[in-house]
Parts: sequence; C-alpha cells; structure tokens
Amino acid sequence: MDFTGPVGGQQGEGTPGRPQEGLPQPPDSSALMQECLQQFRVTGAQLQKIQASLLASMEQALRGQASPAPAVRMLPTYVGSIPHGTEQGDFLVLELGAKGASLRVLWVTLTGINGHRVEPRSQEFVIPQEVMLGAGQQLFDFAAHCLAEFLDGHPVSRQALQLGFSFSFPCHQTGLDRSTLISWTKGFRCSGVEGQDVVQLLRDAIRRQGAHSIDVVAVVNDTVGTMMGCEPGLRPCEVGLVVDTGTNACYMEEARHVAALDNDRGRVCVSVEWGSFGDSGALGPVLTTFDHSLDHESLNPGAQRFEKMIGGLYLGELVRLVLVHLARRGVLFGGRTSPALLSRGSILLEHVAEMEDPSAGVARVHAILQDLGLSPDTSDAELVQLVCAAVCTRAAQLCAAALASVLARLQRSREHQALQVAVATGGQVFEQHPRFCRILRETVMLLAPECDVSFVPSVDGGGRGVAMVTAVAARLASHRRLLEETLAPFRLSHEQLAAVQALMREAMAKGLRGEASSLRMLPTYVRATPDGSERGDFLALDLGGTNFRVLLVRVATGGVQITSQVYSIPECVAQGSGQQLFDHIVDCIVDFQQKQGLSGQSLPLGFTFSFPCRQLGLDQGILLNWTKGFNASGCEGQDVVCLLRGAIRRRQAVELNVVAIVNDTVGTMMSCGYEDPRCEIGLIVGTGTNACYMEELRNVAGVAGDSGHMCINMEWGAFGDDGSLDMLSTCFDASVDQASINPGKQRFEKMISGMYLGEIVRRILLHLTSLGVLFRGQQIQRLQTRDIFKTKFLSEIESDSLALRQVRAILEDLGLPLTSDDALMVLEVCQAVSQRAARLCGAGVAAVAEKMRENRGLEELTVSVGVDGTLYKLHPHFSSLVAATVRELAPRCVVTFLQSEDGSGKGAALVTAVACRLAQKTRV
Ligand code: 0WK
Ligand code: BGC
Ligand code: BGC
Repeated sequence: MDFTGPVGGQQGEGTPGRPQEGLPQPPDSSALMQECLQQFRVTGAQLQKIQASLLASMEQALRGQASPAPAVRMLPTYVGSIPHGTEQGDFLVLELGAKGASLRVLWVTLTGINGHRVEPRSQEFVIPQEVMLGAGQQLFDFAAHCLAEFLDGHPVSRQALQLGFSFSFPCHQTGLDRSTLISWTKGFRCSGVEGQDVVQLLRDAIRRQGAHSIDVVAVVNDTVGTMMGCEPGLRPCEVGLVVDTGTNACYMEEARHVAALDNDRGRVCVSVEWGSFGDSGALGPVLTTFDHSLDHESLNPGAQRFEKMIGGLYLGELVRLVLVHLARRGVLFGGRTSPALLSRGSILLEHVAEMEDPSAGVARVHAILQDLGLSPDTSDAELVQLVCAAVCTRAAQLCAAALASVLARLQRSREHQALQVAVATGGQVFEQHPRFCRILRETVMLLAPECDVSFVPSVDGGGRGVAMVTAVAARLASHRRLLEETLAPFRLSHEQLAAVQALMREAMAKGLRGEASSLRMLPTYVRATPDGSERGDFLALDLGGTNFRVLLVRVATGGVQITSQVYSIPECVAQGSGQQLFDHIVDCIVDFQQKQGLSGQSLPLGFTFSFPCRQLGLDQGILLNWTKGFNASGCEGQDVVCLLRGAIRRRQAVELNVVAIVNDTVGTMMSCGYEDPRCEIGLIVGTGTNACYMEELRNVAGVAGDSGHMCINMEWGAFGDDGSLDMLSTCFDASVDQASINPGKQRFEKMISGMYLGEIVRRILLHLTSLGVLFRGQQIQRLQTRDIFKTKFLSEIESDSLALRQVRAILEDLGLPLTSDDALMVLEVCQAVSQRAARLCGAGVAAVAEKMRENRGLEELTVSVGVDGTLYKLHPHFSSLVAATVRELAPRCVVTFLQSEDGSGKGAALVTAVACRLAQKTRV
C-alpha cells in the first residue's frame, strides 16, 4: 500500500506525503513552517497502526475485557434492526449534545414505504454556557422548557406524544429507553448527571414542566440517529459516522459477539465511542505539541484525545494554537498576535472551513484574520490556508483510519471476504468541509481496499433517524404486545396443567370402566414386561411412524440383535385401499426376507401397528380409526391381523406366522423394559403421540381376572375429543384441526405431536404477518402452503447454538424476507408452541404416574418410561420440559425417561417371544 510523501498530493488530495496542487508552496525560508506542518503529517504506516490498534481495542471491548481497560467502550444501543421503511406516525425528537451549545426539537412525520416524505419541523435553542456547566437538573429543565415552547409554537396534535431523545454522549444503555451517562464530553460538564439514567432525568423534567404528557420511548446516540435516518437505498446503512463538534461512529454488530449482551441472537447497533481512543502506543507518534496544549486547556484533560484531533469543536482551536505558535516565531503576521487570536475558541470550525477552501479561501482568510484584529499579507493568508489544510487533512485521515477499523470489524463479524456497506455520515464537519469528505473517502479506499463503501450524507442531521428509532421502539413495543397477546394462550400456567392432569385422570377412570371417555384405555393383552428368558428369531413390522420398518430380531443369551430395513409408505398407499396397503406391506416383507436370506422361513412375526385398535387378543386388533395422515379404505372396524394374513395369502408361497399385534407405545415400553424392568410406561411423541402403562387388571373392565397387570394403550391422542380441552384450544388449533383429514379427532395429539406443530407455527406466522408484526406485513405465497413449515424446523430453530443464523437459513429457504426482529419472533413462536406441547405431554405422564402410584397405594412411586418418537428425540428442549412438568405435577413419583434405541420393533418381537414362550409352556 503506497502512502509516500507529505500532506496533500496528486493522486488524491490529502493522500499522505505529497504537496497539495493549487496551494502556494511555503517560502523555503520557513523551515519552522515546514517543521510545524510536518507535525500534522501522518504516514500510511501510522494510519495502519492506528487502524489495527483501534480494531484490537474494539474487539477487546466486545469480549468484555476489563483490564487493561480497552481504549474504546463499544456500547450496545439496543437498536437491533435497521428501519424497514414501514415506520409511520408523528414523533417528537429532542437532540442534545450533537451540535455543541444548542439543542434541537423536531416534529417528524414518518409516512411508511409508500408515503411521501414530510419535511420535519424543527427549532434550535442555544444552550447558555452556564447551563452547559451548571447543575444537571437545570439542563434537563431547560430541555423540557424548549420542548414546551416548541409544542406551543407548532400546531401539532397533542395526543400520545412519543419522544425520541438523541443524547450524544457515552452512555451505558440497558434498554431502548434506559441509558446511564458515563461521562460528559464536548464542552458539557453538568453536575449530578454522570452515572444517572438520562431518560429518567428528562421524564422528571417534563413532569416538573407539566405542560404536556410526553412519553419518552427511546434514547439514542446521534451516530445511531444518523445511521437510522439514511434513506433506504441499494444497500442498508449499517454504519453511522458523525463528525460534528465531537466524533463517533456506530455499526451493526452480530449480537453474539457482544459479551455484554445476554442474547446471542440477531444484530445490535454498537456505539464505538472512538473519541476516547487514546492508545498512547498508536496515537503517541501523531500527537503534536498543539494537541497536548489543547487537551491541557480543555474541560476534560486526558480524555477524548482522538476526538480532540478530529471533532469540529477542536479543529479551530488547533489552527489557532498553530497560528499563535507561528506568529510568536515571526513566521506569520510579522510576528504580531492579537487579543482575539490569543483567546481560546476564537477560531471556529466554520472559519477553518472557509479559510481552507481553495476557491474562496484567501479573501476569506483576510476577512477572518482582520476580524481577529490581525492584518495578514498574501503570504500569511496562504500559510494560514496550509495550516487549516494540514489540521483538516490529518483529522480526515485519522477519521478514515478509525472508519477502516469499523469496516474491518464488520467484515470479521459477517465473515465476509468482500464487504459491501453504506455509511451514513452526519455533522457540521461533513456539511462544511467537502475536502474532509473527499480525503476521508480516498483514505478509506486505501486502508480498506476490499470493502466496497458508499457514503450517504444524512439529510437532516439524524432527526429522522431518531424518529425512526422511536418508531421502531414504538413498533417493537406494539409488536411485542401483539406477539404476547397471540402467544399468551400457549403459555399454560401450573393451574391449567394441573387441570389437564385431573381431566386426564377422570377420562382414564371412565375409559377403564368402559364408560364414554375420550380416552379409550384399550387392553393390549400384554400382561408382563419381558423377564429376559425370551429366546429366538422373530420378524417384526413397525408401521405408523415416520418410517415403515421390517426387522429381524434375534433374542439370545447375549442380548438382542436387530437387522432392519426402512421402506416408504407412499401417501397414495397410506390413503388408498386397505388391500393395496397390506399388499405393499407384504411386498416389503418378502423383499426383506430375500435380502436377509430368510425366504421360505416362517418366523413368528410381531406387528407394531401404531393406530387405535381394540384388541381381543394378542393377535387380534380391530382398527378403530386411522390417525396421522393414514386413511386406507376398508380397514376401520377390521381386524388388521386378518388384513395382513389376507395379503400374505394373496401373495402365494409366503409363509408368515403373525403372533402379536402391538401398539408402538407398548413396543417401546417392552423394548426398554428388556433393559430396565421398572419400565412400565410407554410414551411416543413423534408423528403422533400416545402412551401406555401397566394397569392393575382389577381396574380393567371387560377383561377377565383381577390380579396382575395388563398394559393399557391409552390412545391419549384422542384426549379432549369430547371438548374437555376446548378451554385450551386456540384459533390456530381449530384451523389446524379443520384442515386435517380427521377434523374433531385427536385433539390432544394435534396440540403435541410432530405432524401438527409445524402447521400451528405456520398459521401463527400467517396471523402475525396479517397483523403487520412479521415480514413487514407482507403475506408470503410460500407460507400459504400447508405443511411447508416442518416440525423439524422447530427443533433446528430452537437449538441453543447459532439459532438465528439457522432461523434465517430455514426461513430464507422458504423464500421469506427476514429481519432479525422477525427471526427472533419466529423463534419465540416456535418456543411457545413446543413448550405447550411438552408441558401438556408432561401433564399426561404425570397423570399416568400418579394413577399407578395410587393404584399401588404407594407414598412414592419409582417408575421408568420408555420413550420414542422424532419430536421427543430431536427437539433440543422437549424432553427436559416434559420431565420438569412431571416433577412439578407428580412430585411423589420418581420418573426416569429411557429413550428407546431400537424402536418398538424390538418390543414387538419381545411381545411375540413372550407369547411364544407362554404358548410353549401351555403346549408341554
Ligand atoms: C419409532 C418406533 C415406531 C414409532 C415411532 C414414532 O419404532 O414404532 O411409531 O418411533 O415416532 P415417529 O417416527 O412418528 O417420529
Ligand atoms: C460522544 C459521542 C457522540 C459524538 C458525536 C462524542 O463526544 O461521546 O457519544 O456520538 O461525540 O456527537
Ligand atoms: C395413534 C397411536 C400411536 C401414536 C404414536 C397415534 O396417532 O393413534 O396408536 O401410538 O399415534 O404413533
């Protein structure tokens, strides 16, 4: 990178090292002059060093490193999204601190995407010096007074005044409307404010003023207002840069990189507060004697060193100090000075801007210096111009180095090789110093060549931007309210869950007694869990979950070996004729036998059939009704074992001995019971949901015998089909049910299981979109498609790490334009829906466990639950929330959840093995 030669050069004006075209060269004799200007020359290497050191400080601060204290603060601003133009409404804006000794009140009307731009109405008020240096209460009362004066002077509507407070000083923000002042800068030093929440101080002053009820909705730094105010163009403004009386920048950082924040999702605007960058190592070599004396005389010596080399409050003073220095050494004004030249602050920013302006400069130099009581000659005027140019060139280059650090940080934060970004600029230095902007741009291109940067001047100094933040804050607040209202019915209280538990107990008792109940409590003729003595080879079928599987299960002394194959059940078969379905099943069995070299062998077969069946025996099961998207004709009311045997018969030359039909809950319980004999409950939370458990035979009406146990298939998916859960059902549940192939059925399942959660989420997203809360209110075609939002998305979206990037990826795949607020809301919707499902499921297990404890008259019951199902297994929080809810609702039960490794096929084989063993025993 070529940064050779003195300040001002051909290649680009102000490029470090080369003399400036069009400006007279200092007479050779003035080595003093050269030495003086030399002090303000910053080399390319020095700029790169500053860039690197500032970047390092920024990252130290982001990581929350405390000691050594980073040179910059990197303050999160709670602004998490850049405006998306839908903001509407009238907002009051109070700007304090950006423009030095003045504050500004604005009335900004935002008209949304299609509205025409309404010019803000504003009024500027000069802040008396004694107020800037007096008591804090005086300053805020002054601000409240200006607000009242503005409102009295401008015919604006009085209802629900929402105010955005632009407070341009370093603050610790703890919310969009909570901000504590760290330290004053730029000529302010009011007492009793540092360490205080400035929003509260303003609210108190407005209350004391009592003329108007104004709701202070948001407080923002002026850099944020500048960034937010830039017109949405080709690319979003993600950096805000202010060079006014002071200087600072903000940019959109990935929230997960900001240690101070407890959320790692989305982006957050960070105010760099680079004014305090004073890293002696990097800055030392470029600090001049003039900088030191300016700092020494300032209100805050030792602080804001970087700002004092760039900010408009200081450039004039630097020039003045240099002119005094050169005058006293006879280089300027014939060695004469003047009282005005010797008085601090007599040369202002606008003076410097005018004097260094090559076109109008020399005449203006004369006029300004004469106003300061000096009588400059032509060469004086030219030398003064050089001094102005040197001071401003350095300021622009240093500002460029700082901006290049922010761009480098953005690149790292976005893991982008090539960064495309727009930088919103604001402040008097930009407005008055065209040369400053050009040098800044050129130097940034040299220091950050891989970044494609465009500069967007802020149109009204950030007032609109502050209104945008206020609108965003107001919008976020109203969206949050609408989101909470929408999700509130999903947040079940302890009382509601206990009511579900009690309702389930009641339905269980009725179902066991054979009375009308939404819980059919079906006897399964499985009376015992395996005792480990089972032996042999068995075929097993597993139908009803995500996959249809055929298994060969070898139960031997050393344990159980399983060989299985997954086959698909096309929707047309699942919803075709029963004959077609069972023929398809037999085809798969034959294919499996051929592959396993079992053809011609008639192994005992256990059939896991995961649908509600009234069993008349171990190998007799009348299908009561299909669930989970199955709807094959001619099966309901039929004995599915007969249907299978019929298909086997139709396929000559196949020998199969169907011994048992079991529900997947039973298969899962048996499978886990083989390892843990205390496993007496089976739970499925997959495509569908259901549970079974070992009930006292005496409690099972319709089955002979009253000692011992029998496994009961609860078919809890149908719980609430009698309307007993309607108090929990939301409009989203109702629309999912209405759209299902079995409306009014499986209501509990439709609030819990994998086949439906994605659909519930999709419909909530559509609802929130219609409220304008999501996706800018734009209804997205793709999201209208049923089942487009898979339940597995919930598991991915709610996974703890990287959630938001995954949210984005998933939703972008769905063609949904996504803001990070949207992403966070989608995440909250998923969480609300899955948490309700898990807590309802937990209430169900608690009901079963408590029933068993009471059955056995135990103070405390220890029991294990065998669990299977994709949702339970894959969702990052489902299982722990189920367990927590069981502990909450059944504190006298110690319940262990065992995830079934081999699925219920093994269980079906074990049930078959037990049946064969029992049959063997009766035969001998
Ligand atoms: C695996 C079991 C099967 C059960 C399924 C449920 O082997 O019997 O039906 O889990 O989970 P899903 O596949 O529906 O997620
Ligand atoms: C303040 C910043 C502000 C900047 C520009 C600095 O003195 O610390 O908060 O953004 O001036 O106004
Ligand atoms: C069925 C149950 C099955 C559950 C889990 C429900 O739809 O009715 O028989 O156990 O899904 O697969």
